[in-house]
Amino acid sequence: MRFSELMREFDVEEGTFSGDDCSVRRLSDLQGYFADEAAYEAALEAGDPIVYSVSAFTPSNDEGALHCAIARIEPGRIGCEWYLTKGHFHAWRAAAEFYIGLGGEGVMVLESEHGESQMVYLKANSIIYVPGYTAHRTVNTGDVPLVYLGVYSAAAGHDYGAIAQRNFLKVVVDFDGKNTMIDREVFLETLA
Ligand code: S6P
Ligand code: ZN
Repeated sequence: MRFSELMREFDVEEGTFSGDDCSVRRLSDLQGYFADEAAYEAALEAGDPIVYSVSAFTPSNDEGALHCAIARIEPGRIGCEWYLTKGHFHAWRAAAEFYIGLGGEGVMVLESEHGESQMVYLKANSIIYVPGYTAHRTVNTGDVPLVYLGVYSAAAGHDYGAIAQRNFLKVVVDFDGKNTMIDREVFLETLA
């Protein structure tokens, strides 16, 4: 590979790789992902802000290759629930991933195919190992952008279908200034 293909600079503030058009996810792209539907509709009435953006460095798709993404989640909430990514399983279920925190603070929600959930803290100078067979979502629980890198197999692929259908079983919400991961069903009861 040529030198120019081996190296990329990234901007920690912007959360982008140089020379890459990032993919932007606006609030309107996240229909059905937030638990509080009334709060979601009200927020959408007021505007359609960027919730997060992702920029990728994909130097090769050869066997054994790696890809890297840099993502930036804006600070914000829909009701009590913090701004979040859609979340996905890898299409190649066994593919693991490293997440490396660069700025801001947040959490990852990790959920196995059997519905076991964990909340893991993600902040600058921390690294999280996302095992294979694990759906992963990132949540910005701070008041500045959460920026991180994800490093994964080029063969991993993204399967958004399962999450789009049933969503994560847990939500991360701000209850009286405290970040809590609770059952989606329990949270929905508090809204009823
Ligand atoms: C890719 C990796 C991340 C996400 C990013 C956005 O495998 O996990 O780069 O793409 O966090 O999340 P999502 O769920 O919209 O792809
Ligand atoms: Zn992933």
